[in-house]
Parts: sequence; C-alpha cells; structure tokens
Amino acid sequence: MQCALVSRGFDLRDYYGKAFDKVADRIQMQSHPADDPAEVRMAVAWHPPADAFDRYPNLQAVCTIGAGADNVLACPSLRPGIDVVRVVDPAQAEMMSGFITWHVIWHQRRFASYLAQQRRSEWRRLPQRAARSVPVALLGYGQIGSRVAADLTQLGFPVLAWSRTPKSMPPGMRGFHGGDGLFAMLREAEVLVNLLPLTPETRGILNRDVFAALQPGGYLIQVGRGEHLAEADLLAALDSGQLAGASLDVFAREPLAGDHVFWQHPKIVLTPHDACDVSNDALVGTLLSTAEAIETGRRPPGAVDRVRGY
Ligand code: NDP
Ligand code: OXD
Repeated sequence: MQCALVSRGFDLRDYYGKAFDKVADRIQMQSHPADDPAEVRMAVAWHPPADAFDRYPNLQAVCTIGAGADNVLACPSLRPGIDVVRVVDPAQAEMMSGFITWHVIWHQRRFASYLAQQRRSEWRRLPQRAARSVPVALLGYGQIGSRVAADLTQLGFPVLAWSRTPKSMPPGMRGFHGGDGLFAMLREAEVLVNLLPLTPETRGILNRDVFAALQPGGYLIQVGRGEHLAEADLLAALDSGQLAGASLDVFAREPLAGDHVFWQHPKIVLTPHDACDVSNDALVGTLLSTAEAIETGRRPPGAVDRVRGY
C-alpha cells in the first residue's frame, strides 16, 4: 500500500525512519507530494500543510505520530469520511507518568527553592510535606491520565480526575465530570495536571478561573496542548502567588520564540514538547493495523471520533 508522509517543518523519516523500515514490505512510504497520488490510500501526518490531502483522491486514513490528533483534525483538506488514527501506546503512558511524577515531586519537595538556595550556598532545611497532603487533580482520565493516576496513587498522592463522561474509579481516587465537577475538583486540589486533548470544548481551559479555584500556592503541569493555556492568566497567577510555579511542555507556537517571557521566568520549568513520543513499536502496530483495515474495508482501530474531536 502506498502511504504519503505529510508534515510541515520536519522530516518524519528523521524521527520514525526505523518504524517505516519495519513495515516496508507492506507499506511503501512516499514523501509528499507523492509521484502517483491516485495510488495513495493512507498517510502519516503531523501538522500537515492546509492543502496537503487535496492531492490524494483515494486517501482513506491518516495516522498521526502522536497521542493527540488535533493538528490533523484541523487540516482544512481533510475530507469527511477520511479516518484519523491516533497511536495508543502503553509505553508512552508509562513514560508520560514518569515525567509528570517528577514534576509533582519537584513541587511537593520544594526542589525549586533548594536549587535557588544551592546557588546562594545556603544550607537551610525547609518543612517537609507528605505526599498524602498534596492532592493532585488530573484534567483527562484517558489512556495516559489513568496510568498517571494509578502511579501517583501508589506513591501516596490523593488523586482526583476529571473526564467528559462519568467513570467508576479505583480505590484511592475520585472522579469528576462536567462543568460543576471541574470546579468541585479544583477547589480540593493543589497540583493541576493537564492531559486533555485539544478540542473546541477544551481550548483555553487553563485560565484565571481555573487557577483561582485551586488551593493557594498551587502548581500547574501542562503537557496537553499549548492552546489549552491562557498565557497572560498564567503569568498573573504566578505573579500573585496563587500559583507557586508551573511546568510547561507544550506551547501554542512551537518552537517557543526565543524572546518569549516563559524562558527566563523564575517560577517556570520548561521542556520542548518532550514529555514523551510514541514508541517505534506502537507506531509500527498502528501503521499495520490501519493498512489491514483499509484492505479489508473496516474502520481502523484507534480511529478518533471526528465530531467529538479526540
Ligand atoms: P485519551 O483520548 O485517551 O483521553 C482523553 C481524556 O480527556 C478522556 O478522559 C476524556 O474524557 C477527557 N476529555 C476530553 N474532552 C473532555 C472535556 N470536554 N471535558 C472533560 N474531559 C474531557 O487521550 P490520551 O490520554 O492518550 O492523551 C491526552 C492528551 O495528552 C493528548 O490528546 C495530547 O494532547 C497530550 N499528549 C501530550 C504529549 C506530550 O509529549 N506533551 C504526549 C502524549 C499526549 P472521556 O474519558 O469521558 O472520553
Ligand atoms: C503528542 C505526542 O500527542 O507526542 O503530543 O504523542
């Protein structure tokens, strides 16, 4: 099967060439624009150019190279009826959980203060706080959120989680849903972790009302999408002390501009959208199952609900 590689700003082969080699006997990868567009029935895409899919009249499915499908769903040339398939990867959920846990403990154990003290050669012990006294709220309880919730619970943190639909939660966690549920959860939380997909309902959700509802001196861990965050509201919450700090991995404009205020902000820890990529193995599995579904006339596993937006 012919598959077009469609992205803006970087070469997908640089990241996932090994995965493409593994499926080469079944799926032939063509750089976009492909020479024989009518033969192309699937694509791998990340931030595709606006007109990218116009070229392929027989395109049936587009695989993302990530857990989030928002950048493909937003492409104007994605015709109705083309399936968008995201990668669901337990190995990625495990690594995301490690990343998030590190930032939760960074806040709980006051490592930002200790780093500042070290820079001043200052020996001073700060009050210790047990994990059980630092409630963590998760926005999103899906593939990744549920793994993070389990791991944080294991470490003793009280975990609250917000989803669109009600969930039955394991012991030690509490679930919330809907607008009222969101604010009921936030009022009990000190750390807020954003693990939502970007949809019309979730765009801009990290805003002043949400920050104000958290316990004073709260902390934000933002690993969803940059467009979830109202940047000016975050800066105001950091300035007022309502938030003690924030860890940011995703940004509305990536790469983040060199003169952006976030780079030098003393209360912000910043990483370049690096919380965790999907693994080669998971991408191989997604490519093969998508090709097989197209060949047998089925909907590919992992196809997102295009109306719901995730
Ligand atoms: P899932 O689709 O498995 O889970 C999404 C969760 O969000 C579900 O619990 C869903 O609720 C909830 N949700 C969606 N819309 C709403 C809403 N309007 N109100 C309340 N809850 C809502 O996604 P993943 O866990 O796999 O990934 C989540 C996101 O994490 C990705 O979309 C991506 O943005 C981000 N990500 C970032 C990475 C990074 O490197 N920084 C790496 C990987 C992912 P319900 O269960 O009811 O459907
Ligand atoms: C993402 C990913 O969706 O890296 O951000 O998987």
